[in-house]
Amino acid sequence: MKKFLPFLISVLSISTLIGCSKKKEEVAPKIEVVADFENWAPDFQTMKISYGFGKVTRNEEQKFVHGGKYSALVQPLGDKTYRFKPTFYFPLRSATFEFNKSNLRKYTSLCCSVYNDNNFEIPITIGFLSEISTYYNNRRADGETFNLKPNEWTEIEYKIDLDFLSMFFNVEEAPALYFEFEKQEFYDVSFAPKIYFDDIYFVLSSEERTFVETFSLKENEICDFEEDFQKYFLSVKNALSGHLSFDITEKTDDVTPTSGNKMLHIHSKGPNKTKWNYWSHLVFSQTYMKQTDMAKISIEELEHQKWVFCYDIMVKGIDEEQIVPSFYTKVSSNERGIALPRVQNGTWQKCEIVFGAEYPNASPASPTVVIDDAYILRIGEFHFSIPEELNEYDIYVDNIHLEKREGI
Ligand SMILES: [Ca+2]
Repeated sequence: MKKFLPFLISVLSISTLIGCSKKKEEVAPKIEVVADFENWAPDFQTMKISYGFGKVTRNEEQKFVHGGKYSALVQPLGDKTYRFKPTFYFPLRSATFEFNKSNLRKYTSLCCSVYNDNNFEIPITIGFLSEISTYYNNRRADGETFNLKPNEWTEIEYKIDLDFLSMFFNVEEAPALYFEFEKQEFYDVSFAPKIYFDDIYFVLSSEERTFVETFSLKENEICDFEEDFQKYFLSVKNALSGHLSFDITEKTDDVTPTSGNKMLHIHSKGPNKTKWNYWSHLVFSQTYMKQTDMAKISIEELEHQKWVFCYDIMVKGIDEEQIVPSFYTKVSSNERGIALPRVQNGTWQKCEIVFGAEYPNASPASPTVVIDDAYILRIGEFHFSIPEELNEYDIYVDNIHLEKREGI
């Protein structure tokens, strides 16, 4: 029996809705519908797709409808020219449609029914955006991946882990729910896989849930790479040729961390076939940087204390390399990169950046650069900017921290 979920009544209790509740006879959980696709607005109208996504249409073929009369037919493509995977999302708050589903403490899980009308498995990742910045460049917390089996319905239950999600955004104000596909091997919608979505809803908790803040750093630590959660805030922003990858590693045969047991390892795969001067970036997210002690430095302290940003770095497999520490403000295009001495092969080098002091500028815009209060009080991302080379080589980083010294 199929049930129609009227979108105007967002909180329902439906005994026949199969999804998170395994047995029909049990008391059904209370739910809050995100989208059931019965109406154009708000379901299809608020659904946003990434650039080069493919196509979304309303389906009325009953075989592919889970509840009511309609579902959403989603056809992701593989856009070669764009680095993001095909993604769609639903904002969890809308003034126009007067809904607010952004307090995740009210929910235990997110459920949906998905039909994979193809002869192959399709993985899909579900999670939350930590920020809706632009249409294309969304920031996200790592989601959970589900495999959609061929030619059948998959009932998905994504459990909402508040401890984890609270590291990325305020869980009482989650901006949006996303669904992400891998890039498909199809570049024309007429060949794209067909996947049907229906009955996307939150399961309500009987009371607002509590959570534990798991994000904690040592005093003056920027990143020592010892804590598991730190990897979630690192990413690579590759130039078009995509030469960088990273992991957090324990000591290797010939490299030992300078602090604790773990360090950052960046691999530059080379060779550069393009012969263009490409720079890629290892990025520490703004969300992360705002939770370090760097974000707690006040103007008074900057005037009376010498604050130093320190880290240890090594390259292996290349004679020397220019690796540029770059500070950003909240406006991510606003960057200051410092041309520190080149990093030499095979030995740890301690790098120091004194806030407020002049350094050679890595960009030709002006000869010198200063990391001043504008960059400390309006803290944004921190990057290691790394040029693409003909060689394959490795970079190791450890013990990024602040030191407070007497005198200016
Ligand atoms: Ca370490």
